[in-house]
Amino acid sequence: MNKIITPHLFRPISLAVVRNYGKVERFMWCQKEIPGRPKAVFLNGKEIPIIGLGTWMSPKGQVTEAVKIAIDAGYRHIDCAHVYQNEDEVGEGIETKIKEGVVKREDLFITSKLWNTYHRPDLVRTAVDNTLSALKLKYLDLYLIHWPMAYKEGCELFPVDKEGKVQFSPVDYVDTWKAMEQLVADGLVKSIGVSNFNRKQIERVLAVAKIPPATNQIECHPYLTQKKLIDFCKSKDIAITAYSPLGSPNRPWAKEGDPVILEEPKIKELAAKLKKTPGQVLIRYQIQRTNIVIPKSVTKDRIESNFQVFDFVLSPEDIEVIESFERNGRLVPLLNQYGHPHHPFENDEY
Ligand code: NAP
Ligand code: SBI
Repeated sequence: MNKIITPHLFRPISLAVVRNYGKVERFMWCQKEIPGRPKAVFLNGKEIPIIGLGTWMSPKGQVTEAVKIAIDAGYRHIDCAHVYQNEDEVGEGIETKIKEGVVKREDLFITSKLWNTYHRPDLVRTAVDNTLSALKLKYLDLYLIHWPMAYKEGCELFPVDKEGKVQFSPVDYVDTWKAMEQLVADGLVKSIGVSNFNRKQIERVLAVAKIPPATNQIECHPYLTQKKLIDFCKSKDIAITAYSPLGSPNRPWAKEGDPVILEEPKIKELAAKLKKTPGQVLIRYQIQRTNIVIPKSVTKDRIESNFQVFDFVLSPEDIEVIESFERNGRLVPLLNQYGHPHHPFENDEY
């Protein structure tokens, strides 16, 4: 059997073939100047730190401090979005750390996402300008189409009709993609990608793209390992960014009795055996799959410990335990938007 080559053992490489789980992958890892802070490399050559700080539901009053703690702890990648309504406060944290001289702008990797009410091509520039101004930045490292579904344009993030149903817009994400490409040409974003796109939707984008998506940001954790979609994306040199890697225990629609991956006895046992926390095991699992991973926390010790995942290795047997939880268990299904012609999870297997 092929040995797992773990990121912290990789030498700096540019174009390379690496082996992972016994499979040859044309996905590149770099360990650059700082040990324990590896980066992945997109097809366009741009580097992305493989762990980023998630910021969905990070309260305005806590997220500035969370970003500052994260940067002090070694994070260089922050995952943001207009719809999180906290980009101003995230930007304050970034600005402070740059002003303090802890980091330079070019050391950081900042992602944001185009919200569904801005898919119409003529609105894309306004959307990125708003995000850049909130984050107090001149450019983004990565801008994603947040979802393939367009919503009715206007000031409401979730426009609803009298019955409370989300109102859709007919804009096709393929046309949105062309406007995203223009942002690269205009120097406002370094890389572009998609989020929550299924296989067919990616194929439609690739069919028109001058710039292929650098990444597909998708839900991924042991209840939903996404093997087919990940294999497909990687076959097209599209990197995977794993969201909700800890099972999003704080998602607003979580119900009592829902399974909690961080609390699964077998995950806790594995963590105890490895002298790590369940969170570290789940993050490490994504890294060994060569996924980029964006755990969210506003708690100092969790922000710090979630980054301490480069000093241990999960064995094939450990991975087997983790993957025994697969149950097609989607935690972010957007059920209330079924019926949208571009809903990614309604009609296609993956
Ligand atoms: P997650 O990262 O899986 O879980 C975050 C939750 O886990 C928070 O409640 C956090 O609490 C807690 N937590 C963090 N570290 C922990 C640890 N070591 N032990 C125990 N609990 C821990 O969930 P997520 O926020 O859904 O996903 C992460 C990020 O992915 C988001 O923040 C967002 O940036 C992105 N995302 C993107 C999409 C998309 O559509 N593209 C969808 C969902 C998420 P505290 O904060 O209180 O510490
Ligand atoms: C929001 F700001 C509001 C709702 C919501 O539901 C789906 C998941 C999501 C999203 O679209 N991206 C996230 O990070 N969380 C979200 C965000």
